[in-house]
Amino acid sequence: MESSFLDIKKAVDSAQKILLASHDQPDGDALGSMLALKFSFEKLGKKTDVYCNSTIPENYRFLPGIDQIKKNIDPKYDLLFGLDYGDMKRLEAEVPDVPVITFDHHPLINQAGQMKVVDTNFSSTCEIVYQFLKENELEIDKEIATCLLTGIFTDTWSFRHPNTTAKTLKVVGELLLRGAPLRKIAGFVSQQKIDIKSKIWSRALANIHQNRKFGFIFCFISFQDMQELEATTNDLSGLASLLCMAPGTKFSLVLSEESPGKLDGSFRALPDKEIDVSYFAKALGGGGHKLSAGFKTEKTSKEVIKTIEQLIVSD
Ligand SMILES: [Mn+2]
Repeated sequence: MESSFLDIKKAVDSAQKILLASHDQPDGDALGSMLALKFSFEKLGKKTDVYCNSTIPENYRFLPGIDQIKKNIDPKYDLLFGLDYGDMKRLEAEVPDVPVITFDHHPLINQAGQMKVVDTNFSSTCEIVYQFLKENELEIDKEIATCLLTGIFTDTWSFRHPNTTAKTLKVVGELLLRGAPLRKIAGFVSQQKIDIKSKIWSRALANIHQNRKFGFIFCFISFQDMQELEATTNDLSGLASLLCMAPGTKFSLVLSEESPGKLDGSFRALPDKEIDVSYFAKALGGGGHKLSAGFKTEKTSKEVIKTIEQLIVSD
């Protein structure tokens, strides 16, 4: 059931203690939407905790409130907000026996919630949060605006992704007027751990496979390589987008072995090539968007590639 922002605000009003959670390996949109709501609910006098069990990437450490994110939370809350997680499998918090509200711009799959706004017409979950605050006439101060702009900036790939609508840019304008520092955000989120990253990328790039017939390019990074260079899947972010730039490519896949036998896959597709990579990701037990999707699997890299090729042939 789609719920109105006004009804959701009533649920917030009647709660005293609120928990905010999102997906593992959080990105700018997950962190930005959780922190923006935390600031907003605290202004309403609610005790609000943000839960995140994953390591927070260094380049989001500039976000206001980031040090208040918790790994240990209380046993009980009155209300849970699940944000930007796409699929119940990815929601970090266990769903307690209390009302749940979901804000998400991923396709509707199995997101929890007596009340939810799950709408792919929004660029990001941060844009949904903005709309929620706006319709309820809740204050958007500089801190909140900074969190929201970070999520919009990263989820629109710096306003280059086709999800960047005129409405999105209007919201961006509003957030700038409220003091969100766009240049600072752009600077921080594009910072990379160059040393580790350049080594793991060069190893990945030396091991590229291209299927010209299908316009498909992929690389596999073994656990041994990851371990030797002390790299994590975070160090590989951006690589799948780079692979897409190879001539003749429609979509790319970066497969990394996070732990022995356990693969993490990250797909990217080019907007104008009519490929929906969430279709492949779903078949492999994951999910995501048309141009950006991911999965985790215990299949081998050969089996993964075979699955994708079979899906293309049978389509
Ligand atoms: Mn998002």
